[in-house]
Amino acid sequence: MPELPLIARAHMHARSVAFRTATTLHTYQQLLDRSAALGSALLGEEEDLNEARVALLVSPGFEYAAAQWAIWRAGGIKLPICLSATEPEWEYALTDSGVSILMVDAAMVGKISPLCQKLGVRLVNIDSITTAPTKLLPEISTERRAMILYTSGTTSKPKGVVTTHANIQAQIESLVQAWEWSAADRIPMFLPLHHIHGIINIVSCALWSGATIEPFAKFDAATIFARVRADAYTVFMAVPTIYVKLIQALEAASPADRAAIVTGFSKMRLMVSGSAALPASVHEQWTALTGQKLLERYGMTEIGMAISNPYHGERRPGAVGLALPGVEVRLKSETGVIITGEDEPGEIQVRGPGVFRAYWNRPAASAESFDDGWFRTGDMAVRERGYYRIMGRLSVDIIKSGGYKLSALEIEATLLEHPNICECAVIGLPDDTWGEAVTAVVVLKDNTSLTLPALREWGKSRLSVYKIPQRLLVVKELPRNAMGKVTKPAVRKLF
Ligand code: MCA
Ligand code: AMP
Repeated sequence: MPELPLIARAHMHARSVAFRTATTLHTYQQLLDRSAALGSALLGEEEDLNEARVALLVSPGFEYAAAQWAIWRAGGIKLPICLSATEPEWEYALTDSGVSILMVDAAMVGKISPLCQKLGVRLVNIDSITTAPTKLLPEISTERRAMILYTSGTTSKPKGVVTTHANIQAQIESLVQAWEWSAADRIPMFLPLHHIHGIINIVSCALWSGATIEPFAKFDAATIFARVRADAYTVFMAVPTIYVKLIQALEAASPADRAAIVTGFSKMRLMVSGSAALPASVHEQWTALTGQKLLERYGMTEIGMAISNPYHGERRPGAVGLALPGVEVRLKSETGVIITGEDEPGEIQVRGPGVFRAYWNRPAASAESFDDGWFRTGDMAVRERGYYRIMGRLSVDIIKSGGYKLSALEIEATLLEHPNICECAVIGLPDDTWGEAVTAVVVLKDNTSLTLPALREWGKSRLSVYKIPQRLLVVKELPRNAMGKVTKPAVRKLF
């Protein structure tokens, strides 16, 4: 029976190591077997999950990948959710997408089971499944929907980006070709697995190629350094904040340690940065320290990766390069003209087989986000000496912090639930480590007060850590325009 190409290719690498940790090795054959067993368990009495939404709350590693493949092989749509999100955030994603099953590991089961009970979601604890496959898995067309990823934008609540197996395959094939992935590659995985940087660029490209992934629960410079100096990796992918943290940690290391670590970095065949702007200064510092020229690329949840500096050729600090294979990119000016020349800024629009289908259950938002078949990214760029350079975003309400895309409106809506806050405006202010720091400007109710530590403590149960304001300014009134609307450029000027 034909299998999805990503799964079918694993047979070619059956004996190779797919995942390794300090204490375990798992081969591609084990990934095939385990995902078949978990897929069988998911199916139960059914023959096919028929695009039922299955949420995934599993720590990064072999079991995560097996559970992901199980959902796909059983015909479900995978909804990965953030391990460190708060209960209101989980509830929103589960209800908005209409999840009927949630796959969880023993570590997370206690945290999520009350919510599953409340919502009537079937809980599948993968650690309790030890049986072999009992069922024939259905045939899955690549045109079926495969994944929903929640992404923040210019609405107060995140929207679910729906991609098909064909979209995902196109995103993978483009990167495998451009960055010359091979079965000899070894890559660390410390990014969260509810976003495409981790899911597609790292895990799926590696598994497509027969490469080896070393998963970590989270990024930790000392742990990574120990493996880098042991020449554990050929490829490395991270967000700019991580490169800033690596530079700080390298500079703090003893000269002997630094020399050994730098040797490990310098031997890698490829180091990539993306998810947010990589300051040219960080790019240059990294080259000065390690001799490696980082490859910066540009992408988005809705489209996968679109633009990349070349694997062979000039990797220009501050620029993101050229359209990737299979991806069409154009710039459209504010006045609606397609820009053909250089040095003229316009909105990046993208077309191609990797571009998503639609936002889950949001036909109006889906229609608005396309312009004659081209996806409107909301990012501005300019072409200079052949390469695209990202200039910023059209909307001030989108913040990128630590590589996470955040909606100022979503954070504002939550802050307005605070008993002392009467009005607020959230903006992202430039920050050397995080790219942008979430900053709240608030007007308080009469006779109340608020400090940043108190606001952060209050925010902990409502917002993921990276959404909680890092800075707070209390003002008497927010700047408004003649129509009475809060003006964010004027809010910025308060700093
Ligand atoms: C955490 N902290 C922050 C932030 N996040 N402070 C300011 N801004 C933030 N954004 C604080 C915490 O409150 C905590 O403070 C301290 O930093 C350590 O928190 P922790 O979570 O442990 O931080 P970390 O482990 O050092 O995390 C940094 C990180 C992580 C590794 C950069 O944020 C991360 O993995 N980011 C990657 C996200 C990602 O994969 N994005 C890709 C999206 P205290 O010590 O006071 O408690 S996909 C995408 O963008 C597109 C498609 C693309 O192009 O790739
Ligand atoms: P996400 O919705 O999490 O997929 O984030 C996508 C957004 O990240 C894009 O719309 C850009 O604003 C930003 N982004 C990704 N890569 C880069 C980059 N190399 N430079 C600047 N911004 C980037």
